[in-house]
Amino acid sequence: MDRLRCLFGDPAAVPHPLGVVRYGTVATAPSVRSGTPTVDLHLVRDPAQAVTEVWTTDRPVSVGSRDGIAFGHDGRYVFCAGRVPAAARYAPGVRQAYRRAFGLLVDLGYPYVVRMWNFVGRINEPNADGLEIYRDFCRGRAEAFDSSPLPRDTLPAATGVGAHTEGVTFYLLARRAAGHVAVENHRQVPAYHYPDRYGPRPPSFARASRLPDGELLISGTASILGHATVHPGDVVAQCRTTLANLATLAADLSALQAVKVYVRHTGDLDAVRRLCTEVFVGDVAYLVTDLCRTDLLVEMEGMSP
Ligand code: 3HB
Repeated sequence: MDRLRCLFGDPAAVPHPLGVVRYGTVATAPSVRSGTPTVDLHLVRDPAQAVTEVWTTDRPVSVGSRDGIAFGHDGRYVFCAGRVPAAARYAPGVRQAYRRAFGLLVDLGYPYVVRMWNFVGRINEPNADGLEIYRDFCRGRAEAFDSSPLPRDTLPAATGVGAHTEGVTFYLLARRAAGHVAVENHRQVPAYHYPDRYGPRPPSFARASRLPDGELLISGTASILGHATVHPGDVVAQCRTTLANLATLAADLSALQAVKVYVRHTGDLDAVRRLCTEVFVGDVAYLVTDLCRTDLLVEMEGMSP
């Protein structure tokens, strides 16, 4: 089967995993392990909450690593993962690591990036110059896109959230062939047009990517209307707005797969879970972590098959 799929579970149960992401209690540099590109993200404090995400198309996969970036590719898709070590300022390291990743994609022949995930330690804290680390990260990423060898016409869908270990870890999915479409949400200003009150460079991502076979990869989505956070301090109202934002992108939220819900405060988990259980039917991973704006309490993503 050629369609891109994501499942939560045992990678050994998947004949040809493209890439494995373990959301657990440690962070490790991405590497090829047991024949599969693997990255450990520190997003979980209680080991019982750990989740393993597996990407596959069921086609045989070739793997490797270069410049600290681990990759797996199957002729249609590539998965790759990299890491930027802890730093006083992130823009230079992020720019360099993302340029290396983009150069690798071009050399492997998969230049169409459809989805990226970015996990930023101390995301809401200041860097050595007093700039919030998320904004510092956005600057480095935007500079990497400015000078990238990739086709220029679309930005990938993305997630940008906190992690419990310093540094930035990222992974991405890219295609060999053109044909995906970047999707925006009419309820929200495109993130790449956010005004500069949110930072020196706006976040480089689209709200979703529609793949040629029909899959919809939905970015991390939060309680933002226009460019403003709505319902600060009210996690229930933020959940409802987030679900409404998702519903403008995906016709049927109950069909979403590989849903991840990022929650800022452990104490909000029960309320968030209650609301999400009314809507989502498949597996949902709940991860407690900081988010890209201090007033956001919840963020959700998923994939429509
Ligand atoms: C991002 O900066 O890539 C990003 C941040 C979010 C949600 C989606 C993408 O909070």
